[in-house]
Amino acid sequence: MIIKKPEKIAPSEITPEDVYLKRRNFIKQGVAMASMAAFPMLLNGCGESSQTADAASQKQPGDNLNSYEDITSYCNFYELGFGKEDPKENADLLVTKPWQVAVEGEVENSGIYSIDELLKPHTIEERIYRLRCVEAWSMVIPWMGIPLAEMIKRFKPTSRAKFVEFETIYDPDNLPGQKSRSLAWPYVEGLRIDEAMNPLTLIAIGLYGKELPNQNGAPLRVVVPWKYGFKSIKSIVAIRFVEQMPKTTWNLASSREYGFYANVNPLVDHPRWSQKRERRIGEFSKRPTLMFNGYADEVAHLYSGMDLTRFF
Ligand SMILES: Nc1nc2c(c(=O)[nH]1)N[C@H]1C(S)=C(S)[C@@H](COP(=O)(O)O)O[C@H]1N2
Ligand SMILES: [Mo]
Repeated sequence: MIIKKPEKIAPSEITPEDVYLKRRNFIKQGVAMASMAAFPMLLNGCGESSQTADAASQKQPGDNLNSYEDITSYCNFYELGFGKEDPKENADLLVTKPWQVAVEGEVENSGIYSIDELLKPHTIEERIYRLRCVEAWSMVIPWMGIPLAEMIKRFKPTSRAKFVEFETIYDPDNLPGQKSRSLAWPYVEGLRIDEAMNPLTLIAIGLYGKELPNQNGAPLRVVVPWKYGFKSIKSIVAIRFVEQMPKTTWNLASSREYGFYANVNPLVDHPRWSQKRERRIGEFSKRPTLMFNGYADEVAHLYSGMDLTRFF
């Protein structure tokens, strides 16, 4: 696990893909990059100067970023179709403007928020995280976003807020997957409040310095890097603070296969396949899967004393 102090990046520096590719020498040395100069302008149309990110990007030695093309072409977003390439093909069917997020439940500042209201007071950070899928493939993605904890603090959860539930847009007229009953729509996910507050957990609004493509969950999605991909819910319209453990889409679909926690764990196999190894998209041979997807130092304490074969 390499965690280094983020480097300050000059405001003049832009971050489209070619710049990232040039910066990859830094990444290879494990030097974390931070801050995104161009992106805030995209969001609010004003040229704010550079910011310093407070969270380090995290990479394993030998981790290379997946290409923008791979990340945006090979997707899981069942609302936009069940094949890996359907979400890109159907991306235009997701209508993201206007967009509002309902904040409900055990919070002082509940209400309906615009994207601007949710993001504007916060510094946009860059985080490089591995996304590991339950079907034994993975990618390394440079996300742009804000720590979920920052957003949650502003909502002021009450002491009864033990869990956070997230809900994806429900729009069966436009979203082809929602015409099928194969999953219980809308897609819902949940985290324990301490998982949601962990500094690794991100609300992503972009990748590779660009606005989040629809197929990757525009305009905002969760990224939980130590959990299997399905916990990273896309295109969120509701964030609900609750006392009881919320239902989650994949647990509803098959509770034997998908638990609430869904922590990446090479020691606990999925009933139908091993979770010991994974194929990095773009690589030929498989690599061993790391405990908590490589983030054990940061998150193992959240589960101390828990039997992870039971709470999978
Ligand atoms: N609303 C919604 N969120 C979702 C999904 C989905 O089908 N619908 N798929 C999940 C799964 S299984 C994975 S692996 C990741 C994939 O994210 P990516 O397409 O940006 O790589 O999104 C997760 N979030
Ligand atoms: Mo997944």
